[in-house]
Amino acid sequence: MSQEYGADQIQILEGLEAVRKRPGMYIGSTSARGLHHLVYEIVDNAVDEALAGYCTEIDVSINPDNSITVIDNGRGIPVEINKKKGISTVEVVFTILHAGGKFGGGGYKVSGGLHGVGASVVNALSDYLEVVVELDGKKHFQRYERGKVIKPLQVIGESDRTGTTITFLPDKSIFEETVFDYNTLRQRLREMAFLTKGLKINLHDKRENHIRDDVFHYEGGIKEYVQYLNQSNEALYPEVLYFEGSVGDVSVEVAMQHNDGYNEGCYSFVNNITTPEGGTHLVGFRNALTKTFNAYARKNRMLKDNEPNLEGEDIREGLTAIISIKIPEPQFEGQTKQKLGNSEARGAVDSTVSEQLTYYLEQNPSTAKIIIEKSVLSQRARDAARKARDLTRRKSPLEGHSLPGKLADCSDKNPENCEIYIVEGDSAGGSAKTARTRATQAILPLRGKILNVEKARLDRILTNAEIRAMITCFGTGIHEDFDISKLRYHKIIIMTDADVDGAHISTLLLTFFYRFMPELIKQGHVYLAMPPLYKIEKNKNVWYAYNDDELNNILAEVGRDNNNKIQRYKGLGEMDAEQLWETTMDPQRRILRRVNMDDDNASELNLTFTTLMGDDVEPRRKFIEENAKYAENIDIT
Ligand code: TSJ
Repeated sequence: MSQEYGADQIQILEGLEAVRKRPGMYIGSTSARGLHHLVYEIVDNAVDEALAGYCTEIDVSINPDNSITVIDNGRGIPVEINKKKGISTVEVVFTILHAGGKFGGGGYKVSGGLHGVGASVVNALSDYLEVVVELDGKKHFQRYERGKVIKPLQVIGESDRTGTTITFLPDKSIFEETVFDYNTLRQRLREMAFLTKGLKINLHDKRENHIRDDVFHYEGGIKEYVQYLNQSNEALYPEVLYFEGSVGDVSVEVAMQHNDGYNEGCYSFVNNITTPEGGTHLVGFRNALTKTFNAYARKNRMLKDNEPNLEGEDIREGLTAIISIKIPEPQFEGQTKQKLGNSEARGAVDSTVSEQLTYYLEQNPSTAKIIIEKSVLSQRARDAARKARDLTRRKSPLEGHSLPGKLADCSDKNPENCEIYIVEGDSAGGSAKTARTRATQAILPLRGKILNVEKARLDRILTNAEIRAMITCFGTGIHEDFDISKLRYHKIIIMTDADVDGAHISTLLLTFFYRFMPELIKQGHVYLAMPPLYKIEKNKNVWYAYNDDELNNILAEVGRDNNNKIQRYKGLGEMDAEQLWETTMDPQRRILRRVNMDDDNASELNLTFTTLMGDDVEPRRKFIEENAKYAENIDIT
């Protein structure tokens, strides 16, 4: 190539080389998460064009070679030469590193009017990246390889539309995971569509044997998002409340509706990015809600003078809400930089919601009454729960023997060495007690089906014997009392039969952990034991198969003849202690699946549990059909 490098170009190359050297600083990680992040970086730019009012449709494809193509129908990235830099604006977007990586200190740049952010990072981390810009009747093209320009931007034809098309192939030498997961992209793109009302986002999987399409297009925006999240519960009233306004530079959108469940599902976003740790915008929302409902209840004599105020959590019981704000310079705080810090956001959300909710309640007294009555019931249950909860608070070690009688505890006192098996049924519990290594393995047998925590209020949950037993055994406490440093076993292993009932019990237990001690799952302490499905015996040799494929492999090896005996295990109870040890409990031989979750998809995960555990059969059937295996969000590895 005859092109000479000036000082500017050298700076550019150094910038992109820095990205390739430390990709984690720019995209968080080089795992599956970082890989998918590349797509969001590109799509964010097209969403900005939609927010600016020039783009109505975005098309995202996973191509047969696992590259990604993103197409929008916006104005097209400007092609003229940037006077200061001497290169086209397109090239500026793809080769100049924009100040402060998202994940490495410096300013935190976000979607919402800042075009080109992140595109150069994606370029640097791609094997190749091609851009097509259509504007002014012409089609412009440029190709990059590992961030480097191959040729200047050139006209390759005519066009009667406008828009930008990007195709990129992530660099396999950088990413540990290079295969895109359709469901991961689907969830994030659906969320983007909900957050940007009217914008149509199409998703295509064009890989062999994966062919799939989805269209996300919501004229109602976050109002439809709330309906979507409430689909597995009964709504308490038909309409979704919606408030919108702007105060100074902050624009605010809130949608909310109560359902007949007991969980709070409030999700907040800043410039279309989820803020799992909340921040000032969420505080503003909660303040407004508590203040406005109490004021209304007092004024209308639904709370008497001698009665205490409703607490925020009473009003939020069963509430599904989306709080979405747009702010020009968001400041993020906290360890993971996910908590909004701007104080003006609190006031903006508080005043918007207070004013419009006050008006709404006055206009809709029957809805107001439904919400306040539900809150009062919650308040009473909370008092009862407080009493029940005191019973579950673990006594100090000196007070000793508060552990449940049916627990066979281990003798080692270092939690890092210890594991607890939660076992379905007394008989399997008995075998497990015989089989275990007493020093490090504790056994807690549970009787029958455990309580579905999605369907009960806190007071009932906390008086349930099986649940109480688990809470005391773990030692951590629950909810705001939760303290991971008190965890008594670093592995919590769910061991159930490998059948439908066993899967149901596992799901009930996971739901309980998710609602009451999510950190246990987030920090990787929860596992599923995998008992074998088959035992194969031939000439006094024994093999175990954990799935049908393994069975066939074993049979292929030992030969399919009359000398081999195949036993299909229907439950843990069919194994004696020795077999249980060999196949499922011996740390050297067993298979454990660790249960994972992260904050990226909190609202979807919530929906997974409400759908799986809810009363309505139809949404559950549909959900399972769509997701094939329920573990999509739980991501069992
Ligand atoms: F940045 C990028 F390459 F990642 C990217 C940008 C990727 C995709 C899929 C789309 C886009 C993009 C950028 N779509 N539309 C735009 N628009 C502009 O860059 C643009 C066009 C015109 C004007 C103007 O002021 O006339 C301003 C901007 C920011």
